[in-house]
Amino acid sequence: MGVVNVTPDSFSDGGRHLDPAAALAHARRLIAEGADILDVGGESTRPGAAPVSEAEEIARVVPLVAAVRAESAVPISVDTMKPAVARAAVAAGATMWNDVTALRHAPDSLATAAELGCEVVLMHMLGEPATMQAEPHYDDVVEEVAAFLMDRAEAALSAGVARERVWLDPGVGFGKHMIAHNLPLLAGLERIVGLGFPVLLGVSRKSFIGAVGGGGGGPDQRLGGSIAGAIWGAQAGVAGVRVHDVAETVQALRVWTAIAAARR
Ligand code: HH2
Repeated sequence: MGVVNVTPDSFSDGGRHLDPAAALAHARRLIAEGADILDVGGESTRPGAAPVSEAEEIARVVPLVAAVRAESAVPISVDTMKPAVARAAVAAGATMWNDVTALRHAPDSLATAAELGCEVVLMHMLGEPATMQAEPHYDDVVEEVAAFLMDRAEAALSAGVARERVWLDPGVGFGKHMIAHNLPLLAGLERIVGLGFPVLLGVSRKSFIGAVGGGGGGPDQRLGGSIAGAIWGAQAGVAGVRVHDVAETVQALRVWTAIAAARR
């Protein structure tokens, strides 16, 4: 899954693709590089990001979804917590709703997901984006994330979302201490995969990579660590990885897949 953030302030690529032509060029590039899904987002989830109105988010996301759909059959996901944005994106051709709040943000999120009939990504986050990194606490991060995700999957199914349309995501970096929570959560990824739903993993360019891997630079200096995270996810059995650097990740996953296939 290749990320296209149509935002001025995303942590890794904010402002680069806010212009519609730049966003479309970036989407084309990710498709050419081998993305199986595009994830289009119009609101940053980083701590302290400015909230975006529904109308503004729709104005950022929908023209890009429509433009990509007009020229490509690539599945398009919309990264939003707002039902109205998901609805508008699906009307423009998106087939997946990626919600970092796991359909908890609005009272009608669950019913809207069921009505739209799209795939849904239910992600774990402790708290709200604005405050999630203030002293997050877990007794057992893997078990607590697993329990939350099962609970949200059951809520989605009860609301009428079809079982085969549900994806889960452990939400690396969302209400998790950089080292004390993200690393054990990744180490326990097979437990999340064992819940029986396809798992999406987003590790790309996140700050724990800088903390663990060094390098000193900003988010775009974290390619090596991002690829390590993608390979770790593949080894644990995730169904998808959400990444900014599609060409490099596709190459790494192809090599990993070929080696793994030769072993069996
Ligand atoms: N991470 C980000 C945003 N959306 N969705 C899922 N399902 N999983 C993730 O790990 C995830 C996500 C954060 O990355 P990015 O989109 O680059 O930044 P921002 O939220 O600042 O736009």
